[in-house]
Amino acid sequence: MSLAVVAGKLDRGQRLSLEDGVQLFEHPDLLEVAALANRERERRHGDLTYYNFNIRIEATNVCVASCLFCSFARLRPGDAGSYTMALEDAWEKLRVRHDQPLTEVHVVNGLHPDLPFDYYLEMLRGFKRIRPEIHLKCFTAVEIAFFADLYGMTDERVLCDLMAAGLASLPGGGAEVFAERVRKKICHDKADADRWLSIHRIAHRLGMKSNVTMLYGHIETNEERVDHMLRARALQDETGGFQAFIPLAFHPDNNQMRKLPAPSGSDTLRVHAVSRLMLDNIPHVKAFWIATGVEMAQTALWFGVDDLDGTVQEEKIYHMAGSRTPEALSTGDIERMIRAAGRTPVERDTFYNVVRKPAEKPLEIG
Ligand code: V47
Repeated sequence: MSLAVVAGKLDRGQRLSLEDGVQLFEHPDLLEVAALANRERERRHGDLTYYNFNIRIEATNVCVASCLFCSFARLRPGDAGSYTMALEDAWEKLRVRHDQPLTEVHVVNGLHPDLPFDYYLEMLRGFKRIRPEIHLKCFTAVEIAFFADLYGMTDERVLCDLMAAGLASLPGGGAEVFAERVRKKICHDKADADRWLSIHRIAHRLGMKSNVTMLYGHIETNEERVDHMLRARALQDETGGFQAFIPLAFHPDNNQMRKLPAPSGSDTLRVHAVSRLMLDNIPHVKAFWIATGVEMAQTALWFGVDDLDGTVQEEKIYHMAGSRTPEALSTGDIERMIRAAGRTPVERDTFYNVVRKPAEKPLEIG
């Protein structure tokens, strides 16, 4: 089985098909796939590797959905291990970092059945009062759908109200695997693929950018992985609103799919590489280092990846599911990790504007 046909298509700037994608997953020589992905990565970004100075806030883990892969959620308020931050506590997370040149707050929550819509609006307004210039990348499309259903609003109204309160972009979570067969088994009671895509379509029309993730390494087939990428590619053809595709490695600890093994390192590298090759219209492929592990993220910079997310600083979803990475990396750590991989680090903002160019100001150690 040769990759000559796929390589020829890439040479001619032709799009890869479902069959091409499956072939890339099944091809025995991972390094041949990597070489193609690396060529596409370098064609777009040279050796630049992006990251940002961000913070993650997970304001509640109370969640009415029952996703089998989730180790973070607790069904009801008051259940053991459940928490919901008072707004003051969420704001304090930002306030205490007043001396950090943060550019982004990324919020992901459980689907809490009892909080009023005002909780989320006020959360955003509070962040903006504390740091008016900060970019708020908050709430997955699954949360937006949940708000619309719970508060009796349209998806568009929810997005518009959140934008008026300070929302600037949507993160890519909740996409999991779009195929109905997989969703029915692992996350049957939350927004389906069409609703997820529709919310991102609306967000893009309203002028927001967003990301798209794919949770891999559980029960999905290679065909379903490629189908997922093709659905993202099709929406991107319509709107151009996706900035990054982010494969997320399944973590099996403390959830209902714990009998499954975690994806292997070579699978992780291949998923990122195939993403780069299939998604000719999405500018960035991100390795979320908390999900891949730091060393694997570093290696992935030669397998199609040009972005590493950011400093993160606090993280529960992956650490409750078995991630053994630190919760935080400093910008110095990230720069060293990128340079050690033979790439050039660039600190970016959420829209990939350059915040700090490589040689402009060397970082202090630490
Ligand atoms: O949608 C939950 C995933 C996602 C597990 O947009 C799990 O920049 C693996 O979407 N094993 C939330 N994955 C995180 C997310 C994200 C991460 C980084 C950057 C961006 C971005 C978005 O976490 C969920 C779900 O797919 N997840 N549990 C688990 N056990």
